Amino acid sequence: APVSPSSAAGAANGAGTISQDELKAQVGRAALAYVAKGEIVGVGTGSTVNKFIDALATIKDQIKGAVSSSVASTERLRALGIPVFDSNEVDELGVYIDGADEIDHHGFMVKGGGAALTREKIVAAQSRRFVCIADASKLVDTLGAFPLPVEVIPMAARRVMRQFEAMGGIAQVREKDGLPLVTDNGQHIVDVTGLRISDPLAFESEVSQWPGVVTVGVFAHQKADVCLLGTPAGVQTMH
Ligand code: ABF
Repeated sequence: APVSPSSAAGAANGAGTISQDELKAQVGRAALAYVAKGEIVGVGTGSTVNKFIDALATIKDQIKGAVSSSVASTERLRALGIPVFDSNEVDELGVYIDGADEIDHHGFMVKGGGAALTREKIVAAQSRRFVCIADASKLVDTLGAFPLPVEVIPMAARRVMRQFEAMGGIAQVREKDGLPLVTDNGQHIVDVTGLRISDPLAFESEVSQWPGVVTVGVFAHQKADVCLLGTPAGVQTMH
């Protein structure tokens, strides 16, 4: 039988289409091109980043190690023999590789579906270049269809939720096993639907200074410089 393009990519799932998992693996591997030899790499969080971590392990003898954005990524890195440094041990990183829940054509993102948005924004801020890796389903024209994650100090949650409701949003505290999810930083997360974020820079600046907000999951001031998008036709690079 003729080899179809997707099976040539080794990803055929019988229907001749490429799986989302394989799209993530493709961009995870493609991100290796942005890792310079001997450096400490900034590493994000999520299932796409997990594919990058697995690919990074294949060249671990060529890098010094990683700065991680979550306990989950730290555990995966260490399990694969990649040294993990504290962010305070490193002045500046050459590159930060991370996923996104949404990304627009400017490289502005909604992140935090993996509850790691605070440390992700910290490591992104200490990196010279942010390379986003995502399957093409994450590319949107306008941010806001994905429930916007906002990390909050628990005592401020209700007031922050009322402020989002005043702008037309619908806010709820993210739960895990029937209780509020507690982040790596010991805080809670509010997810907000019904927003249309037409000016991500202004929105991020405004919400970030609300009392009790730790991090808003809009990454506009820390936008992606490069985005590797996994598509059935291969990896597309968006600058
Ligand atoms: C993390 O990865 C989060 O900021 C973002 O929400 C998530 C995307 O996860 P996945 O790659 O699993 O879709 O960086």
